[in-house]
Amino acid sequence: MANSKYEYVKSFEVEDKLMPSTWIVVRIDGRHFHQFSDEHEFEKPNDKQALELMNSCAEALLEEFKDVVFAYGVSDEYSFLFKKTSEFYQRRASKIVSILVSFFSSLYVMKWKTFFPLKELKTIPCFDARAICYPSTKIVQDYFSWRQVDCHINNQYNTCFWMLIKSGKTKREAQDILKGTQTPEKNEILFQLGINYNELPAMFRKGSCVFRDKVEEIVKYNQDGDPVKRLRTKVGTVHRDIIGDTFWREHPEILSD
Ligand code: DGT
Ligand code: MG
Ligand code: MG
Ligand code: MG
Ligand code: MG
Repeated sequence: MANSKYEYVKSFEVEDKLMPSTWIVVRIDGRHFHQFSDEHEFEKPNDKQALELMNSCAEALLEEFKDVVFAYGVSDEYSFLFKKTSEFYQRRASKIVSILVSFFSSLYVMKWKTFFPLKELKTIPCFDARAICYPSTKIVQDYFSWRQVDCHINNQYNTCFWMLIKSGKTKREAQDILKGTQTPEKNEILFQLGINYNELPAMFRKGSCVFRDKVEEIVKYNQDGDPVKRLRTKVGTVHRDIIGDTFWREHPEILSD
């Protein structure tokens, strides 16, 4: 393109490259989802369909962007991990953040009907996003532990809260009962209300992990009718503990350089 006298405006653009050789996490979070979940009558405290819609969007995102090696989601948020060596958009923060969040938002709208065939999408789902660089795998693991601990604390509180409401307490009474309680007391409250916390769906208690894994797939059947299997890499979702080392040791490819 020919230079014009207006070219100089380009010099106002600031460089926003993320630090090289660091893990990049992009966390997106639903804007005003307190309101959004009320407007769409999400089940409280956890709406299975709403969470599965988020997971499906995250899976599609990993299918599209090969540099994203892992994702963790809970409530209205998802964190996406880029490998250390990624040169995605030359590591330009604004490009990476805006592409991921707009891709995710569009998916959320496109997939809505699949997960809520009987519910109209009434308002515009919108997500904020940020990128953070982490210099070591230890800190990356701590980052995901932080999100999963948050998931646990919020879910335990919210489950107690909504069970107390369902048992006839007012919001105020439920808040007062839960004030200052620790995990054992909350478990006791749930037990009194007939709920074993550990038997709640793992997706609610642990959140969702999305990553590529080797799975055996039947590709065809031979003449004798026996299945012919092959190992394929597929994006999938599991609900596992990621605070301990076990998960990461079982999937060393995620945090390898
Ligand atoms: P923000 O992020 O500052 O724009 O504000 P919010 O309202 O999105 O707040 P945030 O992100 O701290 O909390 C997530 C909200 O979304 C929280 O009020 C509960 C709601 N939410 C998320 N997942 C579910 C669900 O499965 N069921 C229901 N009923 N609500 C949910
Ligand atoms: Mg927020
Ligand atoms: Mg939010
Ligand atoms: Mg949130
Ligand atoms: Mg363009």
